[in-house]
Amino acid sequence: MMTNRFFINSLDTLNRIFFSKRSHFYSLSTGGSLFTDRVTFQFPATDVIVGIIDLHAYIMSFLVFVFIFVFWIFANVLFEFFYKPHYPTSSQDFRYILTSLTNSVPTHNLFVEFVWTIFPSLLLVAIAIPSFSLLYLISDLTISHSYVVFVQCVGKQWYWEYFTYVGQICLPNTGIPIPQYWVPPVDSYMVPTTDLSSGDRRLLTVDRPLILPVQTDILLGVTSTDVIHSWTIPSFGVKIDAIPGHLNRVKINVKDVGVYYGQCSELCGVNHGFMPIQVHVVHPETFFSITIK
Ligand SMILES: [Cu+2]
Repeated sequence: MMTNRFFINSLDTLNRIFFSKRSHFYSLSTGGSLFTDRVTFQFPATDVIVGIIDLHAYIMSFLVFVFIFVFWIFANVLFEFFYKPHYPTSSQDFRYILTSLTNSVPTHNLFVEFVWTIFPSLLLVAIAIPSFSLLYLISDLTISHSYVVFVQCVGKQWYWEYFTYVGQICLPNTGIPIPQYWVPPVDSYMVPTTDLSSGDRRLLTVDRPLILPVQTDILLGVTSTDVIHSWTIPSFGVKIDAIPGHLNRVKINVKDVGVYYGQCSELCGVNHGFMPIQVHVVHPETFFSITIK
């Protein structure tokens, strides 16, 4: 856990050094809709997806630099060694200067070889550090409060079934004790286009959405009863395979109340495109009052 914290802190430090726009992602999440006014990612609703977006921006900054540098070198080589020999203009050319210095076209240069070995490996280390810290953050399943909300998402051809369990962890509870109960299982089917009402989203709205409490650590167990599906919500940074006979687990903690959408992300059959995921994130009091009945 110490190492885990160290990596997470190093990620935060790197983010602070490299990105001044971290708050920008948060400010976008406070208003507007999930899809409008955006050209890249849907708005981030968990720390994990904020980390993923930051890592994406971080790695892309290296890619832009590498692309421009390599392209510049390549263009120079073409120009100096292919264009100029055919169309010589001056004896002061790069190629003639090199030739006069070494008495031949150079084939070895210890300093250059040292630089182009060490520098890319340093780049890889700089990319690996925040990348590993994010992996540790994603794989963390610890619950930071005294009760647990566990949701088992079962992929079926072609809908989702949700079993929600609310219970106490064996730690002293500081607030009002929360009873232990199973919420009746919910079958979540897509609403067909012909049955949509105003405000519904075509191919995304379901008849019975999953309801989750906001700012709560929620454990998701994802599995399947037939073929491989994938439970995906872009705004949560969750894409987790539903595999028959196997329980994949992930923890989510949604920062904002709202309605979130996703789609099955594993080709699973003819109706693969028609088993969307809709999650309503509500205040914990609302969640308990809805689910305890
Ligand atoms: Cu599926």
